[in-house]
Amino acid sequence: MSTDRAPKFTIYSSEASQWAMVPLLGIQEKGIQPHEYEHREIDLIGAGNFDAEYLKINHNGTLPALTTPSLDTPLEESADILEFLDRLEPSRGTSLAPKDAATKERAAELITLVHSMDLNSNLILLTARDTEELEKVKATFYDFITTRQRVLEENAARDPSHPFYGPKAADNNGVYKVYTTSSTSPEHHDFFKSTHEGYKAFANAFGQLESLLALPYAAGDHLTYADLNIIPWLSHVLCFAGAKDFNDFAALESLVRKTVPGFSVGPELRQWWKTIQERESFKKIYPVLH
Ligand SMILES: N[C@@H](CCC(=O)N[C@@H](CS)C(=O)NCC(=O)O)C(=O)O
Repeated sequence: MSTDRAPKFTIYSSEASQWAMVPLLGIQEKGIQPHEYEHREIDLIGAGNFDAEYLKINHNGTLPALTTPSLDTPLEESADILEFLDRLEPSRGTSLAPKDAATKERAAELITLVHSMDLNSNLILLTARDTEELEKVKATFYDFITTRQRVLEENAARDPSHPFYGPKAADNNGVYKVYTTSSTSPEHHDFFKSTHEGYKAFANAFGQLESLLALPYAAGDHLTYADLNIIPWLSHVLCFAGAKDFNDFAALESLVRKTVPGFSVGPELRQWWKTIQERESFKKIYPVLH
């Protein structure tokens, strides 16, 4: 194979990963073709992201990651991978870099906000405020949480000095215990209480997002990195809140209103989301919400 036919980079992703969709949207916007890169699917649901080999690529054990001969170390953050793809092919497809200082500043703020703990979609996927909600999230994620714990503990036992496994097993153990023990324990009480606090912070950050959005695109008049970071987050949140179609915000609103009665999804976000649904990249990566 001649050098110009060699794959330009390898992207590690998972169908189940929200953040892996950031670079996958970027690949579509840039018009990068499948033969130009290698795509490796990691089994996030089966804890494949905790394989020792994958941890050598992404030390956080998260998806996505990108490797390429031109970089000494892999890229471990979705936002960095997206910028790398844009710089790799600056004049091809959509130019995603903000074109002026104000757009750049707004894009950076939006990206920080949507990646913040306050908007972490795991609040909706994995946590609960009462036993009824706990049964609901367990119905979908029990296997995910218990498989992670088993794999982390097995790996920690096999390799006790590994810097990742012990702390990660301890970290996952909190939610693991709540999923696997009777729901009358003090741990459950604390979990339900902190989930309530999480929803308050989520509603507040959602309001910040609404006021930061510029239209028609997130940071201004053209598509930027910001849009492609917000899309996967919103899709994941809507999907796991139980939305019946792309523009169904009612399920999310009713979930958040249980803690914050006045919560509603504002007009800016709704309008932005409509604009985004017209893009070919979106249609390709999101035939359905996920
Ligand atoms: N800040 C990271 C977050 C990546 C992340 O948390 N990815 C999730 C999937 S969407 C993951 O791999 N989680 C596995 C874990 O935390 O064990 C990024 O934007 O790339």
